Formats: sequence, structure tokens, C-alpha cells
Amino acid sequence: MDADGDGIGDVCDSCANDQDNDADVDGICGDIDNCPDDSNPEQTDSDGDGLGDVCDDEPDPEVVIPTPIPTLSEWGLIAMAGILGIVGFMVIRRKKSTA
Ligand SMILES: [Ca+2]
Ligand SMILES: [Ca+2]
Ligand SMILES: [Ca+2]
Ligand SMILES: [Ca+2]
Repeated sequence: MDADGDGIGDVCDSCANDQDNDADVDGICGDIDNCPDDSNPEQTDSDGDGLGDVCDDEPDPEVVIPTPIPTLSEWGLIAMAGILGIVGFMVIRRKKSTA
């Protein structure tokens, strides 16, 4: 039997289901390695998406949340800027009319 077809029989094959027989030499066979091309014997996967931290573009679960619309505080700033602009405009107009 040679499950991965690499020419090495399953009995002698250190990684019977990995054709490259642990290409990154971290001791984890490629078929179960969460980063087959990066050496990561600890197999750390912080966000649990199946990709090891060393080959995960976004290993931190907190940075995966996208913010397409302005947050509440941003809307507050926009509203504040608008109100300040209107108030400033009114103050200038009042000053002109009293002068
Ligand atoms: Ca084999
Ligand atoms: Ca490996
Ligand atoms: Ca690896
Ligand atoms: Ca991950």
C-alpha cells in the first residue's frame, strides 16, 4: 500500500498521506499540518480557522471585524462638526448685522 503515491510504502512512510513527507520539516505531516509550507511544530491557531498563525493573514480574531460604515463616535464627530459650522455661521451673521 502507498496511500500518497510517493513511492514509499505506507509501512515505511513517515507521512503515509503526505506526498511531500513533511515538506517544512516541523514534524507534522502535510495532510494534518495547518501550515504545510511553514515550519510550526506548535501548530498555533489563535482564531481557530484551521490556518496556523505563521501562514494566516489575519491570525488575530479581533482584527477580522470590518468597519464599512462610520462608527457611532465618528458620526458624533461629523454631527458635532456640522453643528459647530452652523453655530459659527450664525454667530458671524449676527455680528455683521449688529455692527
Ligand atoms: Ca507513501
Ligand atoms: Ca509539516
Ligand atoms: Ca507546518
Ligand atoms: Ca488561524
